[in-house]
Amino acid sequence: MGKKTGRNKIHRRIFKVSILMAALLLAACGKKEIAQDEPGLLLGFSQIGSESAWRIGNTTDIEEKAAEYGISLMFENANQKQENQIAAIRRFIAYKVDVIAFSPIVEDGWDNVLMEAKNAGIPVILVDRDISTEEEGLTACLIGADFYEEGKKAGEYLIKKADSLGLDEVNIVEIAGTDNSTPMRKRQEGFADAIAGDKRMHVLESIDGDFLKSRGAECMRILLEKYGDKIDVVYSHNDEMTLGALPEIEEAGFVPGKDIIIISIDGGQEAIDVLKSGKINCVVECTPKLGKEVMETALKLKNGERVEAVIHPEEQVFSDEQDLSGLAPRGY
Ligand code: GZL
Repeated sequence: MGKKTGRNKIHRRIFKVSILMAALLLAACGKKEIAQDEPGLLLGFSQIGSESAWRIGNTTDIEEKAAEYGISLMFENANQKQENQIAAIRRFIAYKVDVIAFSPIVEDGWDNVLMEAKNAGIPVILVDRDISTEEEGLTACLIGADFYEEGKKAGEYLIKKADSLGLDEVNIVEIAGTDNSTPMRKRQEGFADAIAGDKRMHVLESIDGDFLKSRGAECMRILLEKYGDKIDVVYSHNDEMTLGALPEIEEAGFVPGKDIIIISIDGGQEAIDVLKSGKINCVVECTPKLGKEVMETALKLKNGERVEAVIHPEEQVFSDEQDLSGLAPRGY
């Protein structure tokens, strides 16, 4: 890392106090001891916003794991604006953090600011979502879900469901996530590839719901006005949009989960409860709990150790084919 400035003397004193408190806390609950002489790590984290239960769960996990690992966190919420993320990353560079981590709201437009981080000798971890760039070496690691697999699992569930219902034609509408975001692109691609060989499957239309509950409701209203009872399936890229869509389906006189098959992604508690009630048929898990891997990777980068280029968490599928009565609380 570059030569530390005077700012760090104050930072280190604060850091030592927080380390001592964290060590006492961890010692009390028998968790990993933190070596008190271990030089502190200052992590700058730029979060997209608070658009969904998933995002809020991700933030909570990042904050909890930073405390657990004794890492000082400079956390900035971009409120869904890329320009706020870019400004935050510039502040982290000016502050000479040891490592930068961020969840890019969209894939394009990061080259300049990440080149500034690279020139400042600050490694960058991508969390949750990816970037699109021609440049080499702008980031050290991507920690996040395999969104293509999530989409594929959604498509595979639908094929099995269509078989069990004896459907010979399946008309699908898609409520997609934020345009040009990794989860939106890959969930769409994985789903399309999974159903491509099945002649019964027809995607009538895909509308951008921006991962927002309010937009999910708007999209559903538009799709119901346009296609009405032609709709057999709603494939929604996240629970927020699904939860926004359900009242619109009921308002239009249809029973979600029965008249229209509902497939969602994230797996937050609210959506799982609705799945258990029968109004959603399938929820593909997308875990927001990435904090442990982020902190361990940040520590490795600070110590000059090699890190994996991509770390995907394990994820499962919850559906109306399973007994979910014993499912543990989701925590987001
Ligand atoms: C997925 C994450 C998505 C969630 C949405 O990892 O990027 O963003 O699926 C969230 O709920 O808004």
